[in-house]
Amino acid sequence: MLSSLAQFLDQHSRQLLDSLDNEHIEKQLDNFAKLCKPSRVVVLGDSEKEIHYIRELAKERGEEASLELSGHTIHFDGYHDLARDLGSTKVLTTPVVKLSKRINAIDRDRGLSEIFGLLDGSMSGKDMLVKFYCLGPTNSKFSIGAMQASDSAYVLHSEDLLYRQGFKQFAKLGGSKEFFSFLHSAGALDERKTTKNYDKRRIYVDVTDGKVYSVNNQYAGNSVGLKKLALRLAIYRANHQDWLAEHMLIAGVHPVNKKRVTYFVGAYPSMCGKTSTAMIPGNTIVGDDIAYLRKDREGNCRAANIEHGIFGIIQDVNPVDDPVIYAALTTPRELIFSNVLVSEGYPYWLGMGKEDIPEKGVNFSGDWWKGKKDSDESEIPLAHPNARYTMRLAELENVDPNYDDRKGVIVEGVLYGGRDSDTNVPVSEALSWEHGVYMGATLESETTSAIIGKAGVRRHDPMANIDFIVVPLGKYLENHFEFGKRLVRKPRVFSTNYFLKHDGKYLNTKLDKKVWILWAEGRVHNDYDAIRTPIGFLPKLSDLDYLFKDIFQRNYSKEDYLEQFSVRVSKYLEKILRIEQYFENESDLPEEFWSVLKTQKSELLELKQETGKDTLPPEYFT
Ligand code: SPV
Ligand code: MN
Repeated sequence: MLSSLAQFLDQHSRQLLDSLDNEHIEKQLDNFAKLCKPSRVVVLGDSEKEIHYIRELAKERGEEASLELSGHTIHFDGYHDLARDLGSTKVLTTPVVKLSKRINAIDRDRGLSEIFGLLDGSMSGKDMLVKFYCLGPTNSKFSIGAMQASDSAYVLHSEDLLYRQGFKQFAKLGGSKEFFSFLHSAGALDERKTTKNYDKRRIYVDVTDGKVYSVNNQYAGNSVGLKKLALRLAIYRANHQDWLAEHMLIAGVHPVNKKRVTYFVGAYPSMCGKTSTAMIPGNTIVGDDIAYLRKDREGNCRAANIEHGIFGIIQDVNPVDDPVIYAALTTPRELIFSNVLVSEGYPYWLGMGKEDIPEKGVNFSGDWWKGKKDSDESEIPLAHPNARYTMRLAELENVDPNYDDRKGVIVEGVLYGGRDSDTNVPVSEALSWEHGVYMGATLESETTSAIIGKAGVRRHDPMANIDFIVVPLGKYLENHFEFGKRLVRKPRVFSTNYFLKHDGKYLNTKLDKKVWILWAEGRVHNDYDAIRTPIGFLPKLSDLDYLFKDIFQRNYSKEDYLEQFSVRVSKYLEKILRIEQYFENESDLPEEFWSVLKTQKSELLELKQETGKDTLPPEYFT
């Protein structure tokens, strides 16, 4: 044991580190302690007692407060720290690191010196808490060990809810340095226990060293290392090996009256229906945010949820649209609410479907009353649109029985969906794996409040992963094409769009997605024929009508079908122009990508010339 580290440790911490017998861990912690200068370094194992210690510590320090229902707590992030901060998140580069052009990067030496400056002494008077987790099921091909050091009990409490305990996994490392590590400090706190120096917020990702440093923030997307910070490290690793690290849900889809389950993964930018797709009534959930995908020995695509909890958006969770989550949020269990309104010990949020919401309470802005304005004279809503809940997946009644399977589940379908008001149909199937990768790569979405910045702007978001792709886009897409080529049983790929509008009004209800997903499930098993068009295979009216009747006991009219499923040829051509512009400056895009684009473009142009029409009904293609 390094004597400089030993002086920070109590006997239990020391015993734990001794039992890991890993010089890399000790060296890193020694460096972290020298840098952050905490009073103590408290190392924690996997036991219930240690989990309980963190849970209580978060309350004792005022980072969380108990609510009325047993196990419920409230945590507030700072007023300026309520979403993922891409501007302050940078990848450290050296001449050997090649990145996607759109990734915010900084020279490694410069970045390290800047962030070390900010971390210097950041924990004085506080404890550095250290825990070991496992990304993915333990003892599995998917497992990656992750060490978190933080001065925030909220961060560790969140990780205890969201990730699998990994001390035993680390014990098996046998001294290797094949693990990720995360150092976080919330920095100086104000009287609300929120970060004072949020303007000095930094999140620096050292992809070659498998480490992330994060300082002066608390919002989980910035502070909880195992979430999006680890996703960046995993993407770097996966793209230098032969697997995929994706921003994807995993769900078991159960068709009505049939005894089978078909597993789907799905990529959706934040607030585009991802959790609600994973939570469709009747289906089972394996994961709602991050999946690792690997080929198994038989050539199947396998997916594992690297988390075992949900950090979900609470806005619009109500008994009608999300009955399962709503039930979980309103009954006693271990659960952290963040950035909601609290009044008399109960949480309130936007779109919760309640008539009698209090007109005052405490929210992300401090004391709140109806009509309260911010410094720009805009009214402050009762809860933040990116307010969240954090809980274990196993708490949900619809958790999939295989959610913890070390082999993962066999994936038969892939979904890609954005927020698109005027172009894409509600559901279509890719013409091939290559076309599927193209569908994912050309995902566009109108921005939401999950990211700091303006909402409602159309943004390209390949595989809903653009914020995290820390390799060149060409390499990332190549990895997808190659992954599919190696599979013996390739999943079918689908694109969905829940947000199509006409005259400003949504064309579908939130529940309709169940039909689109069950149609996709049926396609996997060749239950339905489909109509081939340049944009993909479209459903037939008769099959959708059958599904709407079967699921919702209502008809699906021809009028609705034509409005929703006609191919918007001109709009697609506009989209292709945007795609060409977006990708033209990316070097080394795989040939397969351009080949799909060229084929689609020439087919659409031909149709337009032939018919002179902007939009063509599905029947035109039969
Ligand atoms: C998302 O917004 O996609 C999330 C939450 O899953 S965050 O951790 O902020 O990325
Ligand atoms: Mn996410």
